[in-house]
Amino acid sequence: MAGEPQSDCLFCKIVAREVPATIVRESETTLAFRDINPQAPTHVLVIPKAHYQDAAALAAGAPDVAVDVLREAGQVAADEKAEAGYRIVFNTGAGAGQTVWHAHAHVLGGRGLNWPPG
Ligand code: DGP
Repeated sequence: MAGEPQSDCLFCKIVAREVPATIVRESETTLAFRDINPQAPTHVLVIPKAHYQDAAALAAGAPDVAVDVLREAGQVAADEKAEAGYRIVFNTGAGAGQTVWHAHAHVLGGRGLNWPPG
């Protein structure tokens, strides 16, 4: 069921502390931790604690939590002093590079970011 923890989901396991991660922020509804394969000096993933497969499903099923994810992403950027500019990315679907099917915002910063992205 949407929002319920999934036993085969890596990010649900990080929420449950069954898989370790470098956690940088936590709220009642969200968790933020460093990406295991950073693509920039700041590369943090902000996830809803509840399981939704992607950002659109999250927005449809729990819009308040989608806002929480965005607010926390901004706080991560502030904490990391990424004032020069940062990017919030939701890869959605295999064709866009989504590999973990639990909604997550990538917060990227600390270097110049080109546009358009690859
Ligand atoms: P995406 O490709 O948009 O689905 O992003 C998934 C990200 O998750 C990818 O950048 C790598 C990261 N990742 C995968 N496995 C782990 C893990 O075990 N720990 C952490 N911290 N990040 C992970």
